[in-house]
Amino acid sequence: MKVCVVGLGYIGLPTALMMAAYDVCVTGVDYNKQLVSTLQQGKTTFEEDGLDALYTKAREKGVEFTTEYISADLYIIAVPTPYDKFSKKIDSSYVIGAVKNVTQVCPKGAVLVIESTVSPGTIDRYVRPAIEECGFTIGEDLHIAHAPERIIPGNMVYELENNSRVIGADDEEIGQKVKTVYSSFCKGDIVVTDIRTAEMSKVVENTFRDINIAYANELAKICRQDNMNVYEIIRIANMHPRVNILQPGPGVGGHCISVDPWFLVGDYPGLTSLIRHARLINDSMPEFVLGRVHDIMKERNIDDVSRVGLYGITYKEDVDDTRESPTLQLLEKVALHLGSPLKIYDPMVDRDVLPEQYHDFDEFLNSVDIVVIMVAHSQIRNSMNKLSGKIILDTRNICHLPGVYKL
Ligand code: SAJ
Repeated sequence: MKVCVVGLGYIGLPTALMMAAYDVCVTGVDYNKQLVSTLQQGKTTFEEDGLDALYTKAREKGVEFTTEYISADLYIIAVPTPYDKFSKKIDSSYVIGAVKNVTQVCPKGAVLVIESTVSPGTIDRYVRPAIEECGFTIGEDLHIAHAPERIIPGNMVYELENNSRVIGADDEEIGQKVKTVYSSFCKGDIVVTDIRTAEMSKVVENTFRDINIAYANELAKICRQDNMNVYEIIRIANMHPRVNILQPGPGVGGHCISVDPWFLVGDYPGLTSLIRHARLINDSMPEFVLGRVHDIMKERNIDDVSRVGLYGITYKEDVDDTRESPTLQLLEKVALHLGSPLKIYDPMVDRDVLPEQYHDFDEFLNSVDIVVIMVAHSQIRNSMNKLSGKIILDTRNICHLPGVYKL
């Protein structure tokens, strides 16, 4: 069985490496020449726990990387599905493009597995017609399946091996065939179902998490009004055997949880008031943080915004992904309200993504009076002593120095 993984980003790369490490014959394809050349030279392309070791194993087992689509028995499509911030619709053009490219090279009877997260109904509405447009009969010339990825950045390698999976397919035989391939490395349960159910279950999982975080964020706002300790209240509530509230924070970022619930809102506007409000609550958090900064500046008689520094640009701790991050969301608001960029530092982000961005922690600290902890990277958890003497707004509840402000 020859497998071709299309798209070597956050999902495709670990998937290709994992399969290869478990003796599946894998070729990874990406149209980005530089990315492929980096991988061919023996380097991984993003930071993730355990990824380098997995890469070494996969190389020993002969994984290959190329920019050319190849003939294979099974294709795994893991290309991005960007979404439009204003219309809240996903752009399936990368998926469609990849599918069309596969039809140029695949042998008759190959299986095409979409791993990219898509809004429910995308495969019927866009992928099937695209394949048919290429003159293929689905179920004869080419089979399709959907195995949405479920791994969490920060723990991807472990979750890839241990999470359960869902595989949606048009018929049981193809579902079982795909399951056999995924069973090569996946120790979790693998459920075979239809494609629409697989699409929906993925989006429902992320929506569940978004709603739970929104609840925590709403509690944080209630507790702020009457000066109650939201963290202590959640800790106690969670001691109940059937309560498991997540943690409040400066907002919800990343390309998944802050995006997927909108698919449901977009398709079922009259039926999704809970989901929509949860999204709006989470989206309101960066502005809430800004309000806290404003209040603290007033209380401390500081009126120079350039003395405020944001620690963390990524959407969460110990990853280098900045997509939809609460910090970037906050900066959009700052541009609206204050017109002056705050100072920024993130140890995980070497590249320059923002003006006023520092690359040295000490220099950053020396240039500010107020530090707003936006991301709980290990780096700051392990150097809390450096923050003494600063005014701190800790949106992640990781700093326990005296006088620290919380959400
Ligand atoms: N966050 C909070 N409070 C919490 C937990 C998270 O504010 O208690 C924030 C994070 O800081 C971050 C955002 O939510 O900004 C999302 O982070 P996350 O760690 O909850 O999730 P992701 O986006 O990294 O990964 C999610 C996962 N989905 C679920 O747990 C249901 C992962 O399994 C999916 O594979 C991934 O989305 C995806 O690609 O869909």
